Amino acid sequence: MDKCKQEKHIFGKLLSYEVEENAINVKFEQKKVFVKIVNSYIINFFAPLFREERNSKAVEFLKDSHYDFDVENIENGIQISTEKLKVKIYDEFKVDIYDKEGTLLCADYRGEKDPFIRRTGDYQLAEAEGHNLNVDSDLKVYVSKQMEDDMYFYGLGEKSGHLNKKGYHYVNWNTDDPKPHGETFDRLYKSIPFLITLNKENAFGIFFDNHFETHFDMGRDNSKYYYFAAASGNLDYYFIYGPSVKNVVEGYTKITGNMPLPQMWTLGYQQCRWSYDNEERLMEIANSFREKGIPCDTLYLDIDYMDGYRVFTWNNERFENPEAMIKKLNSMGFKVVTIIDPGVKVDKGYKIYDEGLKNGYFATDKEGITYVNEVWPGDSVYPDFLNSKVRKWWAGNQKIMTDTGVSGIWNDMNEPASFRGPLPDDVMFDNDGIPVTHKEIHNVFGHMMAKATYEGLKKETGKRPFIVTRACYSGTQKYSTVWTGDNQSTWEHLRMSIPMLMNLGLSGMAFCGTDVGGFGHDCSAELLSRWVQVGTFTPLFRNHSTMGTRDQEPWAFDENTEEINRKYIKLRYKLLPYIYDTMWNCSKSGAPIIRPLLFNYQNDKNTYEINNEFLCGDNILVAPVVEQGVKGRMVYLPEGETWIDYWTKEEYKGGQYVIKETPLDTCPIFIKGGAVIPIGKEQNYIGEKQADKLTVEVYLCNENTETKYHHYIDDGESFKYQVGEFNNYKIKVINNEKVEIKFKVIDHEYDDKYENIEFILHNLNGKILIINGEAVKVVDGKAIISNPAK
Ligand code: MIG
Repeated sequence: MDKCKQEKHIFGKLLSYEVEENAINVKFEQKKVFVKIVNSYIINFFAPLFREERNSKAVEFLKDSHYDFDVENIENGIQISTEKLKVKIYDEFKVDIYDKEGTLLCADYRGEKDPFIRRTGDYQLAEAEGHNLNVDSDLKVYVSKQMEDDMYFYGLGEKSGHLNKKGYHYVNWNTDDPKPHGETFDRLYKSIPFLITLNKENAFGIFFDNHFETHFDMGRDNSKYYYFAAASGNLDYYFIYGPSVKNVVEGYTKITGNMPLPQMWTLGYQQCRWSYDNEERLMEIANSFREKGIPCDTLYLDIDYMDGYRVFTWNNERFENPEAMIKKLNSMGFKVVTIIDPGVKVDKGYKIYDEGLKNGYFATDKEGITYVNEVWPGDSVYPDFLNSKVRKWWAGNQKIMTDTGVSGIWNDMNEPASFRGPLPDDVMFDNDGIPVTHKEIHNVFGHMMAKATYEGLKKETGKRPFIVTRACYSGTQKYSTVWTGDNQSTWEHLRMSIPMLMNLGLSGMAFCGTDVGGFGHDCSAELLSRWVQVGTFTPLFRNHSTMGTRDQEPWAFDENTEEINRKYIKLRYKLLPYIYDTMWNCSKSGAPIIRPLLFNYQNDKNTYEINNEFLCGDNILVAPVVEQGVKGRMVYLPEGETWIDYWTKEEYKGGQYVIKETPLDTCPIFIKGGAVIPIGKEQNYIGEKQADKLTVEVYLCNENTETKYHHYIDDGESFKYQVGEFNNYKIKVINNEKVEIKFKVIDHEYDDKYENIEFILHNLNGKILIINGEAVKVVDGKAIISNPAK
């Protein structure tokens, strides 16, 4: 049963073209389209099938600049050439893209849609019984591309299943479904219509900027083609050439924006629970962390802190004096993050409701009457985040929280969720004067909410806002971090979280994490230990669990589990300077923190489908255990490097599988030979101790290596880095018969307290050490120089 209504002959014959600054307007018999040269390797294809203007919520800050290109007539079509690409356009707006040498990269599929056989029987009856028959809904916009045998597909944000999406079909329609997310789930909370294709070592991306319901089919329909499609809207997509996946991701984040540098404390360990619902319990949790010497920076308050789930209020029976309590927590080194849902309780006399109603700030039905559904507070209304006045109002409301001392905001339920059935398609929003339907904006509701929250926090605190959102769209990385919603305390979900986080990272959402330990269901001691080992390297490192499940704090099981959790959370704090450097790089180039091995080793085909290992930045490879009872595992080490076991310092040549023993306290970690890892002091929370020196671990190996590393530091909270208040130290390591380190100060506008630079040299093997041209003595594997910047 194929209901995909691909309209044929939408465009007709190609008639003529006209060049206009950065764009080529192409006239077809039936339609006009626009091909925009974003730069030499990014091309935008736009056909106004739904409305004349673009209505992008993802692309906000992309500047038009001019890149040289040529257009000429070719047989049956036209050819556009940039410095890197040749784009051929034919009748019916068929597009083929070549690299400049003429190698075909991406071709439109010309054959008929030809789904694999699917025998549905009485499908209406089956559907009535609740079976998902995987039948495409009515898809008005549809583009299919030719599929090659050894194509691999990545990206698409938060999706179930494996790293490579070949053979699967996914839907973007932000959905809150609390049932255990299995591989059969084709949609979750987030919509990121961005697909990376890797074919014969060449990668390119397609960003289909359409926030109606969209579908991506990577050969589930038929192995001859893959397609992307939408329920409605314009055809608006970007082709982003690599040839490396790295370049594709950089191009995608150039279009949709980069993850900004976060505040340093957001990278610490975070503890959450539905709910720490009174002051006594929250203080007990805080004290336990400090008593037990388990580092922690952030505590969360879930919905029960509110007065009857009214957003921007406090329940003063449970929290008598929130301001004083938060002050106390701050003095102990904790930040407090509170949840804010979009649903506003229908309740006369409640300020937020009254204000919103008076000003027409809530979504309406098509008659203009405020639309009501149900969420936690009971009958609730939905702020119209598409309206800039509403965003401003919502941003202003953040002050209520920040005045109480809250440091960050957690945006939940913003798919948006609703307890009395889904919002009808025709619930109306006001996109600054253009009425838009829920059907059109559903997938950007959470995105616009996060944007409003970001603007509010930025204005109120002057610091880098910290927001965690559940629903998002392409480009949300500019405003918020994400977590992957309601997972379960199951090994299956720990296993699946790794490809999910890697694909989120490839999709611009680099600051991401899962509920460590799992949300639904009871966690076991062993599962928590393994999950914390993964969380140690996950950008957002937050333990969370639902109401009614057993305690899940790092000490909630036995002493052995507590010890393992402490060991890894401490490791996280030790690696913070390295993780912050990785964040800094990400904020410039989009390179994710957690990333698949292929991101760095695209020449090594063995890396293309590794689901159970990941890189954390450029220098650390993690091969966690994601199955119960496993006491040893195989680890693939990418070609072209020597890899050093973090625990034993043993060296391994890349390009092979090795077997590592994995007792419960051991997560296999490997450092790239020659690599530099800056490390931090042991502390209970970020900022407890000021580092008076920079400590850098150097992982030497038998192989000759030459490596470069940049260490970045700033105040870790303000925007002053944007006007140059940061330091950038360059460390070059040349390892042959001797070891030579060149330590250079590139930028130094921030007053760090690094008096000295200390090098910890692993596997030096008695070689002579030279730093900045002078022989330096190594005592107990350590060498110290004074900071040349001082
Ligand atoms: O309907 O706020 O995913 O993290 O603890 C459940 C209560 C609402 C869902 C979130 C979860 C949170 C919970 N929320």
